Order: sequence, then structure tokens, then C-alpha cells
Amino acid sequence: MQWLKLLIYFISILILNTNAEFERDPNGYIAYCPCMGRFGNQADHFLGSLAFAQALNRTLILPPWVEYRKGEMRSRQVPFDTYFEVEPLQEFHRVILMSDFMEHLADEVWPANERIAFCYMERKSLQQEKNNPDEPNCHAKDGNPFGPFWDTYSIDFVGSEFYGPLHFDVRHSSIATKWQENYKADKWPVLAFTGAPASFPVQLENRELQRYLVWSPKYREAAREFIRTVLPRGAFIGLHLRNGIDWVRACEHIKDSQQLFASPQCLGYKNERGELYQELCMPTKESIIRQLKRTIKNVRQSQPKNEVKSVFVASDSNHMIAELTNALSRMDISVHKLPEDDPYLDLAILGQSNHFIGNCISSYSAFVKRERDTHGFPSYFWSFPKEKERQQSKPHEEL
Ligand code: GFB
Repeated sequence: MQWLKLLIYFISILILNTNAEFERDPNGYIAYCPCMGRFGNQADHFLGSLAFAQALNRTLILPPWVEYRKGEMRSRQVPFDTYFEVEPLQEFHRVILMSDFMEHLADEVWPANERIAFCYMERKSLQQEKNNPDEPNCHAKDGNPFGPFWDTYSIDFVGSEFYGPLHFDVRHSSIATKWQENYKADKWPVLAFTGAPASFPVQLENRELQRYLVWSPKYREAAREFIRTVLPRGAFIGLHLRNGIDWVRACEHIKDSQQLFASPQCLGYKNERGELYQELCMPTKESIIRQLKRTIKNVRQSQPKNEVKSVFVASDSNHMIAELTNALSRMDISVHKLPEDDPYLDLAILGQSNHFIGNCISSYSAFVKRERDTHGFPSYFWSFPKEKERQQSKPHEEL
């Protein structure tokens, strides 16, 4: 019987520990749907939401990443920790996986009949019959990815709360205090936003939070394995070529914009390093090859002991493998890409390259740039600075 007592003892310890791990935060929680854009946009929003949660002193519920697959009508929700570790985030602020929150705490903290959706102002439903002028609503689950996102955790809302004119700029105002005054944690245990409580692109001050986003062991290992087994020994340059049809269309907005998507990362948040121009968005094949060769030459001169042996290309569409291989053949440099499309593994490998050339306007490139900045790894952008300006400054470079 002794062994039975022991078994009961260990099981009760286990249960106690599990519950302790999921103790209720009396300061409340923040939940949101990463309902805008694909990974790069969601990552920008994530950093802002993390800063927002910290400023309000509420635990951030880590949402799954929202993905869109060709031919599928509904978004897929991929658990946050598939790609990134939870623990390093805890160093900055309290966070909990959405699945853990829903499984272990929601019944007590956020009962089904008290779930209110937060939006700035009324959001009209696409289904006219749902819009009642006497009862404005967030329609938080209307459309894709909104519905599938909350459905993943069987969340329905029983009401709407319009938080306007409050905003999310906790870095430049005392708005956090206003949120706390308006929404006390005992009455509003969970602020559940229809979209991220953050701006896009990520604010300058929140860029450094990237260092708490650490790749999961699976991706770290896969990146290391690819670099070790596929690339030749020696330094490699990572390239991001954003050139799919959606991008071609997006670049048409260049002519009537001051900034586009992630462009503040090279132009500066107040355009202090220049205005937008077409090649920044869509560099020509010739200029890509020219800039790559120039980068290789510069690395040869500045780091003769760590010669570039290969190039790794990530792209959403055209990797230019034949053109690049041809252009670099006399330099004995090989050109590589992943055998199968994997946006996350591409990112993880780009983050590890010795040098990186990305697209200044792409938030996907911006993710890589921020990660590399946290490690002090060098990054550059296609066609930046502007070719003319670069040539003008050339005599200085050579001095
Ligand atoms: O990440 P994202 O918001 O970056 O969206 P941008 C681009 C998506 O395209 C990525 C795929 O999430 C990937 O799924 N993609 C882009 C890639 N580059 C690569 C790559 O090198 N490798 C692989 N495997 N996949 C903008 C958005 O995208 O595009 C705007 O910010 C808008 O909201 C515009 O939609 C058209 O910032 O580049």
C-alpha cells in the first residue's frame, strides 16, 4: 500500500504545480486577433501589443499566428510557440499562451457570458441584416480571419465595447493610465481586441523588443542544419527578394506615398534619410546583381579571412537562382534556396547569415533586420541609399 500512497502524493504535487503555473493575474489580461496582414505585419503588431500590455500592466495572451494557405477559405491559426519560445518573453513582461489561458483560466477569469469584444468604434457587418442602428456592435467574428480566429478557442462575444478615443501610443503619452482608469481589472478582466492594440509599422521604440522573440528549438535547429549541411563552409550572404505579383501592385503606391509598410526602417520615421523611390520597392535584376557583387567585394576587402562562399536566397516568388549563379560563377560562390517553400525557415536562416540584403519596404525583411540588429549582425537594403547618391558619396568611401 505504501506505493499507492506515494503515487497519490506525487499526483497531488503534480496537480498543485500545474495549478500554480496558471495562477490568475489580478491585473487582468489583453487578448487580440492578429487580424491584419501576414507574418511581417503580425510581427510588427506583436511587438507593439507587448509594449501595450506592459504599459497597462496586464498579462498578454499570446495569440496564434494567423496563416493563409492557397485554396483555403478560412485562415489557419498556428500556436505562437510553434515558431517562438515563450520563456524569453517573460523576461520582459508576463505572457501566457492563448491555449493555456483558455484551458486553465478562462472559465474562472472570463466566463462565456462575460466576453466583450473591444473595438475603437462600431464595425459594420458585411451582412446588412446584422447591423442594428440601435445596437452598434464590433462584429468581432465577422469575416476571415476574424471568425476562424476566435472560433479556434470557441470564443463568442456577448457584447461590444467602443474604446475610442483611447489609443495605443503608450510610448508618447500617459494613455496607459487612462486605460487603467476606464477599464479596471476587476470589472474588465480581459480586454479582447478585434485587431492588435498596436500600430503598423512597429514604433521605433518597440523595435528593440525583438530580442525577446527567440526562435523555437525546431526552427533554430532546422536553420543550423541547413547552414551546416547544404551551404559550403565559409561566410554566406542572405538575400530577401520580394517580387511576387502582390508586391508589384503594392509598389505602385510608391508614387503617392511618403512611407510604405516598413520603409521607415531605412528612410527614418520622419523621412530624415530620404523620400520613397521605385527601386527601393522593386530593384531591377541588374541592380540586384551589381549590389550583390559590390557587397561581396567589400566583404573580401574588409574581412579577408572570412570569405563569402555562398549566397542564400529567400523569396516569395522569383529567387533568380539561374541569374545569380551565372553572375557569381567566376567568383566561386554558389547560390542556394530551400528545397520547399517555408517562410519561417527562410527567416530563421536569413537571421543567421553573415551579411543580409533585404527589401526596405517589406515588413518580412524588417523582421530579419530587427533580429540581426539585436545580435549586431550587418544588414543592408536593396537600392539604398539611392544609386545616384551612393555614387556621389563614393569618393568619400574610398578615402
Ligand atoms: O510578411 P508580410 O506581411 O511582408 O507578407 P511584406 C508577405 C508574405 O509573403 C510573408 C511571403 O508573410 C510570406 O508568407 N513571403 C515574403 C515569403 N517573402 C518571402 C520569402 O522570402 N520567403 C517565403 N517563403 N515567403 C506586404 C504586407 O508584405 O505585402 C502588406 O506588409 C501587403 O500588408 C503587401 O499585403 C502586398 O511587408 O513584405
